[in-house]
Amino acid sequence: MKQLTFFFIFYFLVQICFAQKFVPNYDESKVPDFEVPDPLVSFKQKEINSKKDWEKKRRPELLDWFTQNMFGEVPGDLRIVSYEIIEESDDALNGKAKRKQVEISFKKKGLTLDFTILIYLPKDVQKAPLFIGYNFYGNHTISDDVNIVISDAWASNNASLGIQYNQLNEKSRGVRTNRWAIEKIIDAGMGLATVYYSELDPDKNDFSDGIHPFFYKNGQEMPAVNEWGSIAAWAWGLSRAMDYLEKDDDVDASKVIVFGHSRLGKTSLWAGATDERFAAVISNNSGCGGAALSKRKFGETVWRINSSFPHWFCKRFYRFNNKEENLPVDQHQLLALIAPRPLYVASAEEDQWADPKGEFLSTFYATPVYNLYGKKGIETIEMPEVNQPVQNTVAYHIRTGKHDVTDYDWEQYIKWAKQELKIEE
Ligand code: GTR
Repeated sequence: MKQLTFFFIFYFLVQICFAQKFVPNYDESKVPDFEVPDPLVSFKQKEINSKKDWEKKRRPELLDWFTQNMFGEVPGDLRIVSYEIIEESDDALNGKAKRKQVEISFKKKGLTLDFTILIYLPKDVQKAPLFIGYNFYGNHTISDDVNIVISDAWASNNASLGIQYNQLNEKSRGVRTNRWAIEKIIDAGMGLATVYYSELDPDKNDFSDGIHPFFYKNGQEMPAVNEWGSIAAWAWGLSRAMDYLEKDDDVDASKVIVFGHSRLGKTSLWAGATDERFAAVISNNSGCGGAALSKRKFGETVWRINSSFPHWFCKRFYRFNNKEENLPVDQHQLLALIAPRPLYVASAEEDQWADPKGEFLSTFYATPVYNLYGKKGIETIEMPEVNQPVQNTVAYHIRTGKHDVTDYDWEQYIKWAKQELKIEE
């Protein structure tokens, strides 16, 4: 009897400890005290106060940290072997736009992989600036356009979208039109390019498929602890799409804005940090591992994300599970890697899982790096009211509503992109 009581007391104590550690915190008063690592003080405690020192010393060491400890290194080089325009039309979107579908191919050691970029361009612009971003369920979901080719890449099943047997089909055509304000983009004299993210790497904890095996050494079956997870693979894919866009005469490759929502917002940030050809970067509700400060441990945490999605980051990042206080960096420094290029971080009021306040604070703490270049960022630590965007070179808004991409978000991105990249209609 005594032993049994002992066992139960022990059991409940363990439960309490676990609950405190692992239940997400949504209470601002329980956010731990922490020091925000200064983007302008090097790991060796040297102050950085010129563009030159930022570019030659601090930026490289931060980029290296995020590469080796969080997103993982791309273990080599792989070039596009061919690209083919598999379909095009001058009469898309009721005659307003041109449409192209371009298949990009890779081959190595008997392996092949293709991904298809769907592009809409305004007809009356010679070289159009454009937004590029991945979609979650196939190019054919972003518009009702019957000409969009349905991908045969792996898809996660989703009963409400009619996706079964891990295969995309006609039933989901147009189901995500609400997330892609194509007409607004075209009317603004800009283009839109999108790719189905699973074509680069299916979003599951399996490194035998997608692009990773192209880089394995003999006998290797998964990336090493410092090598790329899925987010870095998706970001790499955006860079390869950029390789193509640079060759497309209808596109102004100096004005390509990389966009992403949620996990794909984490991806757009990493793509923007690693590839300076992206002229501007948008993170829509990217949350933990994206724009949100990890040390706040608000909503989703490092442990939680690494447990739910063990394949997103490199294995070395696991060291910070429930140990955010040990991080020598935080996500505002990822944002700072994008400086001086325009950066927009957007949150949603009901998306507490992504920690809107942590996303906002990141933009504020990244701003000193933009200031080095004479660019204006988020200059006050007071969060703006809901639906009151602040649009400087670093921009931020929090809108009403849930985790999503809405027309409101796109209206802000378009207005800001035109202002920052000097785009005329
Ligand atoms: C959630 C995840 C978030 C976010 C989101 C998404 O389940 O916890 O980090 O990435 O998925 O991508 O929709």
